[in-house]
Amino acid sequence: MAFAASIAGSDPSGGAGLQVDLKTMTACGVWGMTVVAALTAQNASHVVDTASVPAFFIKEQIDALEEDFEIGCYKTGMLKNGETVDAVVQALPKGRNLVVDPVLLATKEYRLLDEAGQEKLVSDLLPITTVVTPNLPEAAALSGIKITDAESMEQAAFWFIDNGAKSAVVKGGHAFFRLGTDVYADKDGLMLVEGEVSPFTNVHGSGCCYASAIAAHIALGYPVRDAVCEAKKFVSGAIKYSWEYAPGRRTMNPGWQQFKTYYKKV
Ligand code: PXL
Repeated sequence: MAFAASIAGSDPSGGAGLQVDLKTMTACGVWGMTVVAALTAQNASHVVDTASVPAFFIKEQIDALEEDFEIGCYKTGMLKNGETVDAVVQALPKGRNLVVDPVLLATKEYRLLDEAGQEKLVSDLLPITTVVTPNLPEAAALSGIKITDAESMEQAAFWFIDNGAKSAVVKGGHAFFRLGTDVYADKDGLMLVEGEVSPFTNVHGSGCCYASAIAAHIALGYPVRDAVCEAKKFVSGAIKYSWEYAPGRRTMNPGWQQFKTYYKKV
């Protein structure tokens, strides 16, 4: 059995966060685990509120898992604040594979990581990161690079490597150039990760699903570049078979290989 663990926020609607991470890990064939690092109250249309989990309790959850399981890869998502980032950095044993989805905002409007958390993510989390998976707004906010074309997107990917991450996937889902193509970078150079261009934009939970699928494939023993390519195929399917769970709002279908009934062509 391969094990992957998500350290992230709860989304009661099941569309993003820990819930979609667990569905994704299961669909990718690993035993998924969850460390509850933050809470949200939300439904299919909006985030109502968020709350933090005490730092000591985040550490206790990770320590408990470490006592019993050989975790092939961890993944982080919503971390809410600086104390939470500190707790994760302190609790993770050295040398573990770690996929960091640097979640900053929920669908442009609601902040899911405070300023201190954002700074600590760069200074303390990136140096222990195997793969970081920012979308374009996140890459721009964290690096300070204005991303306007393919070249600045590639520069942003290397900024994450210069700041300690072993590899980076800057996602092209928000791009107005080379739409749908992600830029992967590591010390050996660049790789373009092409996907099907989807008619759907802003599908709730797509970033969580992609990062969890990468973590699952790393836990299964895939080399990182191959894990990213496999995860891209998985997330493209989950977007293609996403479903409209509120008017104008779509969410991921990580069960797309079994359940294709939700597909509604726009
Ligand atoms: O998609 C980013 C995200 C991550 N984690 C949680 C969320 C969201 C977006 O709403 O609610 C818990």
